[in-house]
Amino acid sequence: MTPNKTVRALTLALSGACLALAVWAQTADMSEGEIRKVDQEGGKITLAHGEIKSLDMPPMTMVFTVKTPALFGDLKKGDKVRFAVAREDGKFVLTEIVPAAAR
Ligand SMILES: [Cu+2]
Repeated sequence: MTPNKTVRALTLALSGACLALAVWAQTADMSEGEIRKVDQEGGKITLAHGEIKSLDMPPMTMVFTVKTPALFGDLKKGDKVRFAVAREDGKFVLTEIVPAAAR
């Protein structure tokens, strides 16, 4: 291999690893739940959720504020979802929520 080719191969391998890491990081913090209520006007979704490790929260049903209206998508009551939540100004905010089957 010429030095040039070695550099190219290394760069390719590195960017592949970065991509894999980014995908992993994105899904690692996702929790699972089922939608109990969608309140688009109020910007809220009620979820029966499983354990949320990032918040050290046990399974329960609770209301979440939805970060941006775009997140509502076609979500409806009864949908199984995967979601990410952050604590902002004392509220629990959904920063990501997608159908459970989606990757
Ligand atoms: Cu909860």
